[in-house]
Order: sequence, then C-alpha cells, then structure tokens
Amino acid sequence: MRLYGYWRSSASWRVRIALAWKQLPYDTVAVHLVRGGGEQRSPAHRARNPMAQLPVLELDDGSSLSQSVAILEYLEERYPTPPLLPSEPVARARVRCLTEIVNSGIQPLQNLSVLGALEQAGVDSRGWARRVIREGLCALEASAAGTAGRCLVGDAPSFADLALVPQLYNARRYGAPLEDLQLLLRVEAYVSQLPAFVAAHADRQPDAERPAVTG
Ligand SMILES: N[C@@H](CCC(=O)N[C@@H](CS)C(=O)NCC(=O)O)C(=O)O
Repeated sequence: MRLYGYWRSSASWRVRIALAWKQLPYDTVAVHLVRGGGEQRSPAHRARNPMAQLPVLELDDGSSLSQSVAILEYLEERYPTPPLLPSEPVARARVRCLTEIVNSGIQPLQNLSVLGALEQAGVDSRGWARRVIREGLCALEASAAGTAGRCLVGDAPSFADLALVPQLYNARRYGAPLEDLQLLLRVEAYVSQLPAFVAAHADRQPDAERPAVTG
C-alpha cells in the first residue's frame, strides 16, 4: 500500500496510526500542503482525490481510497486483528460518535482551506481555529465521560483515540486552552506511549519540518 499524506495532516495521521497498529507495511508519499500553493491541488493529486485533500491510500491493486474514516473502516474490515473497534454494537457506535465529533465537528472547521478563506475575508483565522477546536474538544470531553477507560471508549485504542491525538496537536498549534480537559489529556498520555502512536507522530515523519513553518 502507499499512503499519500503530509506530516501534520491530522487526517493522514489517523491512518498512519491504524497502519502501524495493524503492523501493515506501506510506502509514504509526501504531498506538501503549502508549497507551490499546495501540492494537493495539483491535477495529479485531484485525480487521486477530487476533494484535493489528504490522505489517500493506494491499495495494492492500484485503486485509491480517500476520507480517513472510510480508510479506517476499510482497514478494520480487511485486517480485523488487532482491532480498532470494540466488538459490542453499542460500544462501536460510541466510538464512531466520538470519532465524528472530531472528523465532522472540529477538523473541517479548522482545515487549511477554510482558514485561508477566512484570512482572505479579513477574519482572525487563528482565533477562529482556537474557538472551534476548543468548543469541539469540550463536547468530546463531555461525550466521553460515560465511555472512557484508559482510552476514549474502554481500555483499548479505537478510531476515537486515533482522531483525538492529532486534534490535540492542532489544538496546541493554535493555542486552544486544554488544561481543564483532564479526561482527554489523560487518554492522550496513555495512548501516546503505545508504539503505533509513537511511530505515527507528525514529528517523526520523513517530511517533518523543524522548525515547523508551514501547513
Ligand atoms: N474528511 C477528510 C478530511 C481531509 C482533510 O481535510 N485533509 C486536510 C489535511 S488534514 C487537507 O488535505 N487539507 C488541504 C486543504 O485544505 O487544502 C478526511 O478525513 O480524510
């Protein structure tokens, strides 16, 4: 498999954790989200994903999948062990609910293209990002109160934790306050030391920039 991603693309990061968790080998192709106006907007990348976004996972037969949560679902069905969803239906639905709070309730509001459009309209895009991330993470904290163990749902990592970790990274990047989100910080501390989460971290990717200046 081949993953088209970017080191601090949060959606790419979710997929990297899943691939590492399931110990699936893959090649990485870095698509720079800023350079040259954004390589994701090139005709070559639009042919892979007409939304001009990352990630894209190319399968061994040459076909491509986009949308990180659809990719996670595919990997879970194709490579069920070790799992990233619990076996019990209500717990599975709770994982998907928490995942969607991030995937559809936070990340799209602070995506690069949205922040760019806000800037062009004269809006304080960092302030906007801080606000929507903070509001979404407060909702995530409250929603996970009844489900969390060591992880957001129970004691085993799931899609929800894969969504959480990169979103907290973005929260820090934009300066959203996190100190009172004790449940999220506790889960992050636990999962972040697991080898798959360590390997998938943005700062460990071959295209990571130090000091970070873009994206
Ligand atoms: N729902 C999509 C979101 C994909 C997405 O927004 N990706 C970002 C990086 S995390 C991107 O490619 N942004 C490019 C842009 O805004 O131009 C998914 O989960 O794959």
